[in-house]
Amino acid sequence: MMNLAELAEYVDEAARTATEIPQISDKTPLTVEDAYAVQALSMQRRYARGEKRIGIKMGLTSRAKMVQVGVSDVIWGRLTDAMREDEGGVVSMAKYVHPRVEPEIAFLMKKPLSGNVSALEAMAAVEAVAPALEIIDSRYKAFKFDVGDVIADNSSSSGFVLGTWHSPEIDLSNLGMVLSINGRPQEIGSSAAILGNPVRSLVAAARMVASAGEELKAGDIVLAGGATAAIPMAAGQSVLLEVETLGMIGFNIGE
Ligand code: OOG
Ligand code: MG
Repeated sequence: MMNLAELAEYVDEAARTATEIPQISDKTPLTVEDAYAVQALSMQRRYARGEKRIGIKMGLTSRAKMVQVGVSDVIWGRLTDAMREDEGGVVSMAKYVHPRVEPEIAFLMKKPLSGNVSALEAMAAVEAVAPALEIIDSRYKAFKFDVGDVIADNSSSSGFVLGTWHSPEIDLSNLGMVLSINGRPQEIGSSAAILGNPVRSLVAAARMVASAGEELKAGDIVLAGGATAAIPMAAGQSVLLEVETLGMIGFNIGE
């Protein structure tokens, strides 16, 4: 059996080389605690290669997402500068194993936040909000995993695109979200699908980072979680997300 450091190397190498791997749970399922330890150790390896932590992503904050992957715990992962893709740019499939794209809302922090906070306190720490697309890419075969697998694999974090920042005074509780591929709407939802209001995802983020002895820092980005199921990506597609009030963002997919 691999120890936690070996498991961190296992998932990190899979991510670094965009290679799919058998599930850890095939042999021994990880506890949630050990899975977060593996994630933290795998991130140390990325930071050692020069990647910078720039925020976090929340996952499985909507019913649609929980149902799609068959895991019903809210989870989180770390984002680095290397994961950011250009809005309006070309995203290369070669960097990924079997990527999917999902519609999200992003927060930009202006003050540190951690621990048990109210929605009001959370919003007081926000500088701006933006539409976002997350590219998730589980490194596991067939995009299948249990809760320990996915947490160890940095909650499938892989890429993300951010739109224009807007005032945090905009009411995020029920914004229409339409995700289109090649001009055809594929997923239609609302920001309300994200824990009833994406702000609750930020509240959960503050609590979850604190339990890892970390905090959200000024300048950090927080992705609130997919509002709808994710769509498999393929070369040649153009992806567009329109979020009511927050505007449109997109990218094209290359080989
Ligand atoms: C796990 C990551 C979930 C979200 O927004 O719910 C996630 C996965 O679906 O691979 O990013
Ligand atoms: Mg996501």
